[in-house]
This record gives sequence, C-alpha cells and structure tokens, in this order.
Amino acid sequence: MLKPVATDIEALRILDERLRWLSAWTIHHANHLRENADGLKVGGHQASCASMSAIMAALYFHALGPNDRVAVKPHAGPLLHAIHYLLGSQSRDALENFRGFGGAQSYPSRTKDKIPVDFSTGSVGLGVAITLFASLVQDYLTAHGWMEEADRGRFVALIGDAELDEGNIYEAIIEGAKHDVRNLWWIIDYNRQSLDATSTDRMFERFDEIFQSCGWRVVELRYGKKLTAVLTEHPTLKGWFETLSNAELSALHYQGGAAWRGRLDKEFGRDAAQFLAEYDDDALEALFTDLGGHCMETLVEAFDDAQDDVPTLFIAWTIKGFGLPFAGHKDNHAGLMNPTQLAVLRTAMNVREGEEWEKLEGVGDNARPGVEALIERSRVARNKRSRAFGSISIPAIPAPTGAEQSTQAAFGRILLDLSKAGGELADRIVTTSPDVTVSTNLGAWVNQRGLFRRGEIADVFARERIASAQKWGANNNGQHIELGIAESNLFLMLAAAGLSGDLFFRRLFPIGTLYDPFIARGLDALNYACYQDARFLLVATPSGITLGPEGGAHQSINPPLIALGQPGLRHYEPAYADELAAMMQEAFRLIDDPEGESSYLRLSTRSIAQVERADDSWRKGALAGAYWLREPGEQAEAAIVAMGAVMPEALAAWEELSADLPGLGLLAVTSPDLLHRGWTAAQASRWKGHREESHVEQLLSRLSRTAGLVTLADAAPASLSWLGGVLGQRVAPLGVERFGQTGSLADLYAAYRLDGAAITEAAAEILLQNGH
Ligand SMILES: Cc1ncc(C[n+]2csc(CCOP(=O)(O)OP(=O)(O)O)c2C)c(N)n1
Ligand SMILES: [Mg+2]
Repeated sequence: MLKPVATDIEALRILDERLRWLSAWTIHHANHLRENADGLKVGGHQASCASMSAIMAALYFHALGPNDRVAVKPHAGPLLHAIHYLLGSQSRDALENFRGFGGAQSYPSRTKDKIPVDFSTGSVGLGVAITLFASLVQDYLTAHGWMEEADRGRFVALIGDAELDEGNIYEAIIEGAKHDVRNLWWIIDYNRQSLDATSTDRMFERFDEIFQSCGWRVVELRYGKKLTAVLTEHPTLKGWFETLSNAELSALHYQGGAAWRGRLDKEFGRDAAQFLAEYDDDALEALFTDLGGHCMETLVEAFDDAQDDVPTLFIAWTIKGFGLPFAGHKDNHAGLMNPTQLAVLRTAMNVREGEEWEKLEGVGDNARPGVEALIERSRVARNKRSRAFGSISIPAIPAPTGAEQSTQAAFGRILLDLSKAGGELADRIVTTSPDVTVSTNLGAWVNQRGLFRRGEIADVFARERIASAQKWGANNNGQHIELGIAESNLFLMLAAAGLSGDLFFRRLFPIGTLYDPFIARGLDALNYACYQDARFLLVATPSGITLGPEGGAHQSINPPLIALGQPGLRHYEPAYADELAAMMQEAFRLIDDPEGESSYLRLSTRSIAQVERADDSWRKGALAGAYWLREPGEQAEAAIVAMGAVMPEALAAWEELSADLPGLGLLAVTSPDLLHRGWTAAQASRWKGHREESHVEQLLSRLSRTAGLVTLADAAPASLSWLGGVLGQRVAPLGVERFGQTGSLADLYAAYRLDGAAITEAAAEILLQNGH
C-alpha cells in the first residue's frame, strides 16, 4: 500500500465545499430545472451528501491509493459522481441527467454507471459487508500466487450510521474475525440520523465494543480541531455538551448560533457570559458544528495514522445536511432545498448564476493551482475497467457413471473427477459453504484440495489418527473457504469472489453450496450479487419434499419461482447425472463469458435409475430448458411435463398411460427459467419484425393446440403451470403448495399428489375437459 503524500488542507477544504455544492446542485437540477414530463418526484439526498463531503474529499483526493476499492453509501452517490466530474471522468451530461434514463444512477452502480464503481450499493448493509469478503478474496489470490504485493489494496466502506442496524454487518465481522481479515477501513458517517428521525443515543459505545471484540481498531473522530481545543479548555462545557441527546444536538444544529447562545445562557447563566462574548452567532455555530467528520485536518490525520493493515472502524461524527438550511433537522433525509434556499447557498459558496456546473467556480485565483494539483494527483482509477481479463478453456465434463445416481452425489463426483484431472479450471475453482460442506457433497473435493486459511491450521483428528472420512486441515493453498452458518455471508462471499476478475483481473470460478430452502435466508444478498453481475455457481441441495424424513423445515418449495424472477441467475434442475455434467460445463462457460451470468443448480439426494441415451441429441435441449424424453406423436393430444427428481414418477405414468393415449409425450424440463425467458424474448423480437420461435414454442407446437399438459415438479406448481399460456394449451399442474412433513417418498408423493395416481387423475381430468 502506498503512503499518502503530505497534502494541502486548505485545498482539500475547498474540494469538500465543491463536492457539497455539486452534489446539491445535481440533485436540485434534476428536481427543479430538468423537464419533468410525468410529474414523479425525482428525488435525491442533499442532506446525506452534505454529511460526508469532507470524508470523501479526504479519501479521494488524499488517502486512497490506486488499488483501493470503495463501497459508497447509496445516498452519497451524487458525491461520487461529483468527484469523477472533477477528475474528468464523469460528463456534465450524465450529471444533468441524474436519475434520468441513461444518466448517473441514484445509487452507485457497477454495471449502469459510466464511472468506475467498485461495488454497487442500495440495499443498506450489503455494500458494507462485501468489502470484507473482497478483502478475503484478495488474500486468497495473494496466497495462491495470483496477485503481486504491489497490486494489493485496501477496501473501504462508507457507511450511513443507520446502516449499522443491518444484521448482515455483524455476521460479516464475525466471519472476518475467523479469517483474520485485514486491509479494511469502514468509515461511519455518524450523523445520528436515519431516514425517519434521529437515532438512539450513545449507540457508538455499543459499536465500539462489538467491533473491538472482533479484532477491529476503533477510531472515534468526534470533534474537529477547533472544538477539541475549546472543549479541552472548558471541561464543564465539554461535560454538558456530551450529555446532549442526539435529538437535542440535532435540533441545536438546525436552529443555529442564536439557539446555542440561548441554550448556554440558560444552562450556565453568568458563568458563560465571558465565553459567549468571544463569539458572534455565526462563530458559535461554526464552533459547535466543528465535528470530526467535517474537520479536514482531523480526517487527514486519522487516515494517515491508520496505514497498517489492521481492520479499522472510523466513527466520524457529522451533521446530516451540514452547511445546508435543513442541517440537523430530523426530517431532512429526502429534503430538497427550494429555489430560494438554493440561491442563498449559491451566493454563500460564491457560485455565479449560470456558472453552477463550473468545476472550480468560486475558487479564488490564489487557491486554484493547489486545488488543481490535488485533483491531478488523486490516485483513484478514472476509467472503468475492461471486463476482458482473459478467458480460460473449459474442458468437457463427462457424466459420472452408475445405473442409479442422485444429482447431489453426481455433483460431488464431478468435482472430485475435475480435481483429480487437474488443470486450469480446477485450480481456479474456489468452493465455499455455510457449514454444509459435507452434507452438500463437497467433502471429496475438500479432501483433495484442502481448506483455505492464511495461516496453517492443523487437522487435529488426522494428527491423532482418529478415523474420519473428512480431512479438515487448512493452509494457504486450500481451495475451499469455510463459512459459518450465515447464508447472507455465503452470497456476499460469492459476490466478492464472483467479481474477482473485475476487482483483481483474475477470474475465479466460485461454487457455493447450501440447502435449497435456505436460499431465502440470504435472498437479498443473492440479488445483490446478481445486480452487480458477479459470476458464480450456486448449488442448492437437497431440495423439495423428496428430502423425505428430514421434514418440512428443510423441504424447499418456492426457489424455482424465486429463480424465475431473478435476473442474472440461470436456474437448472437436472433429473440425471449426464444433464448435470452438461449444466456444470455450461455454468463454468457462463462464468467466464463477458455476456454470461451466474447459475443455480437445484439438486436432490434421491437416487434414481439413469436413462439410456441413444445419442447426444438431448443435450442441446437440456441446456436450453427442456427436451422430449419421450417424443410425442404428431399433433398429440397430451403430454406429461416433468422436472427434476420426480422424473421416475413421470416415466412410470407415461408407460402406463401410453397404452390409452397413443402419442403421449414426456417433456423433461430442465429450466423453467430459460424457457420463460426464451418465450418472452421471441415475442419481443417478433414485435420488431423477426420471425423467431422460442425453444418452448417449438417444443409445444409438436402437440395439438387443444392438447392437455400435466405438469409435475417437486416445487410450487406455478413453476410449470405457466406453460399453458405459451400456445393456449390446457394445464393440470401438480406440485407442492403446502408445507412439507416427514415421511417416506411413497407417503409424501401420495399426500402431495406427485405420484402416478395423481398424474393419471390429472390426465383424465384435462382430457375430459378437452372433450375426449
Ligand atoms: C435494506 C434497506 N432498507 C431500507 C432502505 C431505505 N433507506 C434508505 S437510507 C435509509 C436510512 C439511512 O440512514 P443512514 O444510513 O444513517 O444514512 P444517512 O442518510 O443518514 O447518511 C433507509 C432506511 C434501504 N435503502 N435499504
Ligand atoms: Mg445517518
């Protein structure tokens, strides 16, 4: 890490003011000046920006090195744009179009903003925690010899104080402590205000303790230099000041100098007279607003003093809306200055009317060279990085052999075979799991490739020669990152490892495993990972009521619907081991392809008889979402449509019903998600005059328009019932709509109507409806 150079505090102060102005102006312009055709409030957060302009000026124009990566609190997005505007990497057009179509995004977005954004933010708390996992990934790459010391950086999170209520932050620091995480700066904009109001008093003391107990250094930046000096000189005043509640303090900041005077007079009477005589109201206000997070000297000093790799929490006291007319007001979160207030601010900041977008407007001739030099010297990346970081060749993945297999067992076998065969892909795979490594069948892979830790951790059981199927020693070369049971951490880990190409120019192939029902536990983090186009393979197993005796708490129902609605994540649900092998190969290709996406495999522990294949023709269809496992007759009047682990029931029913229903087809669905996407994409392209037919349309048009479809899935029936909408065919949907319970497969399939009898009844009903 590079040492910061000595810097001109006055120039940084000017940049702080420029950022405060430009962010306020960008938001004002979008709300009050830009044409607004639909009358919707455009919005933006002038107060949240003003609160941390000094912190961001000190970082971007002083402390950050070229390899450092920052997650900016969502509501400070306009400040980040203003910084890049000053750096020359953001256009005025984009600022003028803030929150408009194609303009600067409301909240920093890796994928949509044109400036380099290291981490997207928006859902509070997640942007904070991902920096910790990114730091872990950096350590992983360094340990594996894929990153030079000189290319390493620090991970910075700029945090709103209310974000600290998000539990995912604490899950992350607990995990970080286990992995001895380092090179983190988390900087809290401690304005003691959330969205609704002022926040609960004295919480910073709690945060101190929590972070310290996880190995963090906590640096409190409570007062600026001026206020520190005065309070040191007047201990009684300090004592009183520190008893003020967050609400009282905020109210005084809002009311200003005269209110401070009145309050001090009331509190101390004649004892305060001499002190008060030294300050006019403006000076009094300036004194009491001199908090650590607004004092450039304090910030620069604190950052310069924290140059080691100890994870550090800075609690920087600030005022929400600092320098704006609604500073400190509890309702200011979404507050916007009106044109009159804006004009007052413009005058106060020496900005001439008509010159509002001028980068250094209002900066005097004497100061200008120093400010320009600082901007020039800033070491942060100005350009968005290319996503071309070299592709690797993905080998063909053969299917594991065996007449009876479960997809979960096949998954473990495929990884083991990959590991044994070796090669670039195997070396770049990193697996991770929230305490379900063994039960999701990663065990054999981990035995081969080892656990990752920066220091050596002995496998005591192996050393003591205690028999165990599982090696559990860790070192620098390991390729499995062990996580505690916190699914949110799993998805943040996958997000960070899935961005390793973007962040560190070295693509990893992250695979995360968990039980299918617990996807819901980390859902927002999963969405967050996809939102910023992180690439990974998620393997969820076991799934569905097919889990049998484990019971309803572990039997997943709705993840296929979740996947159907989740952009950036491709759902595959194989029935057979050869399908799984093809899907894993495809998932690795998609991780590597700049136009690709992440994949989600929903697997099962049910061992089923594998099908005989005459040739490879199924493969293309399986990767596209479905194929005919039993071809239908020409314009057949019925088909069974089934997905995943219940395929044996579908096949048996097909055998039984075929005698009465000649031409009955059996469609094996491997991805409702892909079928649906293909369907809507083909429709949209037809509106543009192309004559495209989607895969699902081609498949279903083999049947009669009046055909009946019996759909079957160990999941919410809506996963497949929509297929009736494609060509208007009738559907009898079978699936799981109630919570599961314990039982044998036969019991459960009968009770939840996934068995042959249910298929027969459903077929009879739908065919009767058709008038047969
Ligand atoms: C997960 C999530 N829940 C709720 C919100 C809505 N929200 C946006 S900002 C905010 C409070 C912000 O307060 P703080 O973090 O202190 O930021 P400040 O604006 O005070 O700097 C809330 C509740 C959100 N963005 N994300
Ligand atoms: Mg706040």
